[in-house]
Amino acid sequence: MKLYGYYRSNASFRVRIALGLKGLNPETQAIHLRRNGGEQFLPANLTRNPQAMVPVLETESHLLTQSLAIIEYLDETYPTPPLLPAGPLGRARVRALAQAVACDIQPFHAPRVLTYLEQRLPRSEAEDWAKHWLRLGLDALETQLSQSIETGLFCHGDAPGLADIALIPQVFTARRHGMAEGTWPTIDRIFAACLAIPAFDLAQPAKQPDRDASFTGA
Ligand SMILES: N[C@@H](CCC(=O)N[C@@H](CS)C(=O)NCC(=O)O)C(=O)O
Repeated sequence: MKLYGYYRSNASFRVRIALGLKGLNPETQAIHLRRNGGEQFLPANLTRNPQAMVPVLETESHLLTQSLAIIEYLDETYPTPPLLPAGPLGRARVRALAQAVACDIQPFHAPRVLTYLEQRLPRSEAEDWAKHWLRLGLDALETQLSQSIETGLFCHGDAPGLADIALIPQVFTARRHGMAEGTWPTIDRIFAACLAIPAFDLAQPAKQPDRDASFTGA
């Protein structure tokens, strides 16, 4: 297996966490999204993923795209520890939490979106726009998590799973945008519980070999 990713990519971060939880350590190749006009647009990378995005997981026979699909593939292929609960209602809840991040928050902060905005708006307005959607999304997740008896030490019960894998990289993005700890107490508590697990800690941007030397952020 080989993972094509980028240290600051939220979606790649998700897959790194899942690989770590499964005890897998595949070869990796960095696709630098900001260098050379964006290496995601190089022909070899477009062949792997015509969407011009990371992550891509290369198996012996296939190229897999979309982080949540990749993570569910890993979960089905390497079932221990499970990343989804056993029952259909629990699975629906965890997938809904993960998709709230991956479908309804993270896309607003992708380089392609921010670059488009920054070409049309003053930089500070583009930044405010991105922060607005991040705040709304995390506010809603805080409400969902704090009001459900199914929330435990982690997003669903007392073991980490797909919802935590989606949430934690998004919290890193919020902190990188200067959004303060303490705004979302349940999310902060789950964040601390996750970061105590090596698979989460070692997957973070600052601990990736391809990070920019100048990168000091969360
Ligand atoms: N829904 C996709 C999102 C992938 C995505 O947005 N990847 C970003 C990095 S987190 C990317 O490669 N962006 C390239 C660009 O915006 O030009 C997934 O979950 O894999």
